Amino acid sequence: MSVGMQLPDSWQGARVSVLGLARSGLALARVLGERGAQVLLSDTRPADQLASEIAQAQAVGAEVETGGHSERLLQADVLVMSPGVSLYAPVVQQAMSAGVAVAGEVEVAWSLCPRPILAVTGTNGKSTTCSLLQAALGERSRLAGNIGVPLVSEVSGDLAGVDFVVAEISSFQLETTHRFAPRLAMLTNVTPDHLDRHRTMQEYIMSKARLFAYQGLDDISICNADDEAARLVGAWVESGTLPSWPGFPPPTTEPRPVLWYSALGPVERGCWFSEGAFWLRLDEKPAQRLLTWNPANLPGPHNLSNALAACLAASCVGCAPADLEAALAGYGRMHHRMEEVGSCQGVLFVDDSKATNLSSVESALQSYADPVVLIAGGRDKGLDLAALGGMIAARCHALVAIGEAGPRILQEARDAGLSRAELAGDIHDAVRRAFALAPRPGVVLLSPACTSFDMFRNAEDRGDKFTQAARRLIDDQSEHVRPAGAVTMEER
Ligand code: UMA
Ligand code: ADP
Repeated sequence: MSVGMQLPDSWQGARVSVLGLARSGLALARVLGERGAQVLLSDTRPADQLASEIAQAQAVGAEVETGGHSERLLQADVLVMSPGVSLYAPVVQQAMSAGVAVAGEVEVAWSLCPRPILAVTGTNGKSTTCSLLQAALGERSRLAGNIGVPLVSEVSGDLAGVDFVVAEISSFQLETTHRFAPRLAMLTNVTPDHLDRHRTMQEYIMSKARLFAYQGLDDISICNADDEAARLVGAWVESGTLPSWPGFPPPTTEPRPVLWYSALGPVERGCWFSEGAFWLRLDEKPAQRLLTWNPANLPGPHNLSNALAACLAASCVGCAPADLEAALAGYGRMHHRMEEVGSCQGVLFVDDSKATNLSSVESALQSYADPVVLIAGGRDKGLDLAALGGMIAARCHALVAIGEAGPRILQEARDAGLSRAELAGDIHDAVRRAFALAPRPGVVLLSPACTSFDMFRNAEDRGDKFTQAARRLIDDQSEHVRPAGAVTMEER
């Protein structure tokens, strides 16, 4: 069985089935509709949950089916998938068997993109690294992809004055690429995540490796020398032994040079941290001192790594050291990534809702000197909860567990020797319990290691609700200790 390899040269009159009626599906319907395609959008959710999306789809001339994927979808020239749809979905497997060309949103975006793409993948650090890279390149670049804006929207917009498109790319998106060959491809790290979708670590690493699969000899490949899986993928690129993906075109087999970055010391070619500074060597010449590292805006060892990655990528496309320094100095911490919400009686509240795997939780726990009360839990995605329990017991003062996986995480942490561990009913309850358990000074950290979909719309919603609960508690506490006679602004 082999996937149809070729997207149409022209979309005019092409029959296109699109799976998933959310951001990517709607963007595909609009962009391909504008190019003359007849688009049928399909979603497994019922129509009553998709009223706004259906209206938007119809407004761009697409037809819609809801409540499941019918066989009608197979009567198409191309089946295009949103990232949230798995390659193992029955309709996709049927399409592949029937010889219908199957592609993902990123492959379509790539075929339409008139500018070089600078792509970043990895389990953690993608958004931070992409944002830093985009900040360094400034007006000359645009940022899109898994960060929340479908790549296909951005590449089909007005790119006058833009030299590069910075693309955050997920393993889901890489499952369905045929030719996608970014001018620059970078892998930050691969640690266990999304194993409910990718089934094994080997398969997950292979998905990430596909970012490099179709690059040419002149393209740039960058890997993190400090991460075991990224070292493995980099070695595949250097030796021309990237693995094949069943049903997709084989990867290029010419050995290609890889640039590396490391927070631990010098690399032969690439960027590294040493003696408080970033160093760069891209050729035979001696290393150049790029900048002095000031971690004020980017705390924790993981952000040092992200900053090195962004500086190396930006340097490869001609960014000057002064622009790198300005980008790092002006960087505002991203929402829901170790975002400080406020403090009360010496307890700092931190929203790290985007930490949805063990290594991102670990990186947050390494970043605080004061004792941490961790709020963790949500929907499990096949991660090693025993390892999570062990890490919590070793590093946290206390645990407040939430959501579907809460009882198991609580048990694992208790089994690993943590006595201060409680279960909370909702996020307000969790914040109150965590505050009561926190030493002064201390940190209440929401870093859940799970997805949010059991209790919230998404990770952003979870972070927002935590922030509201923390702010309410901070306000209530300051009311509580208000000196007699003092008045609030509202009372004046
Ligand atoms: N659906 C089907 N059939 C299926 C599966 C899903 O019809 O078999 C439907 C769902 O009912 C839903 C729609 O597909 O209506 C959702 O599609 P989607 O999940 O692809 O949603 P989009 O809004 O298009 O968001 C996608 C990315 N989502 C995922 O990868 C799950 C967004 O990444 C991305 O920002 C957006 O495209 C723009 O590129 C989110 C994400 O969670 C943030 N990514 C994962 C992560 O970062 O860990 C990889
Ligand atoms: P991604 O886009 O890959 O999900 P983000 O930059 O949005 O990455 O960060 C998501 C979570 O991972 C946050 O909790 C953040 O603190 C943590 N994180 C960021 N960079 C790294 C890294 N290099 N290693 C481990 N954890 C990281």
